[in-house]
Amino acid sequence: MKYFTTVNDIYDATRLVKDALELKANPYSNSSLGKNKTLGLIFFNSSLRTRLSTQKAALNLGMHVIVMNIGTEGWALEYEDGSIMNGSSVEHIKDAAAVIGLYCDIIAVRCFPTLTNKQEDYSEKVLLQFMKYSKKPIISLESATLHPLQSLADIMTIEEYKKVENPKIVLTWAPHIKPLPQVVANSFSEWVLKSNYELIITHPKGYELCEDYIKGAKIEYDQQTALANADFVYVKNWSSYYDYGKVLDGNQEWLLNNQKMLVTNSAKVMHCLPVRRNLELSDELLDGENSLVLHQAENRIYAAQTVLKIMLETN
Ligand code: SN0
Repeated sequence: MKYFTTVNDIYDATRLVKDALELKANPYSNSSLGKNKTLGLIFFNSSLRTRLSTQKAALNLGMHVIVMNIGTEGWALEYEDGSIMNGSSVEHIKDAAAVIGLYCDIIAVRCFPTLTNKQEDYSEKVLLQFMKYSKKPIISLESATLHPLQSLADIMTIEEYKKVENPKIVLTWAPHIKPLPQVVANSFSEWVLKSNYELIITHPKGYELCEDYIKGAKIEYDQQTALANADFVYVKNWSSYYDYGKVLDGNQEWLLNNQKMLVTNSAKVMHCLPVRRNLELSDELLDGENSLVLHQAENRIYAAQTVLKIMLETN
């Protein structure tokens, strides 16, 4: 496997989740696989879980890790081919990615969307150029459209906590004060559907997601109807896709709390974190016994470790 940027980069989602859970049970079984190999973590945006869990995953495999917050510490990059660089950008991605490729055996990149230019964001301009010019295996640490390591950890968590073979999984939109990417919602949908689970997505009108990622999901605009008999409720804010990057007025009542959960099947509550407490999700739910958020965060280590292991074995 040379690239891990979407569920479509892997042979079998169910198999990968199984492998990840096996690795979790025995995390030091491959502790010299990564000897003398270097993982480069390149961040255009902030991170807590992604950075630390991926670093920990690499250490469990005996790899070296180098990290750069390129968004704040690097030269301003140019992305247009053939441009005359007489403006503010200092270095072309062609050169920067090629150099990083010389220093690293595997490169992992975080590059959020701008949320101002839909076409550019959804073309994955930054990630694709890393793939093209670094010539090295690339892992997405959340790109402009998808967050596959988060979703792999999420499906692992569902497998661990499901009580029935085919649980009812609901993805619910939550309020926020600023425009956030559609990424986590796109990615969770893509992985749930690829894992052959049914998915119900609920959100206010105007927050419809890009159809490419949600084919097969049911859309229900009434949150309480969607939540009825749910086994898992995944909570996430995203900005509008069609009115691109906009936060639409109102909808504060979409905050998820214990009262709304009464119609569920004592559902487990999921969120990728960071979470705005009492805006997206109530304290009582986050701190309650049905919250899986810390389990999801823990599984990020083994999601990353499984992907790194496969890359080390196949490149
Ligand atoms: C990111 C997102 O894609 O929604 C990363 C999630 C893993 N979240 C944020 O940027 C949250 C920022 C905030 O101000 O709450």
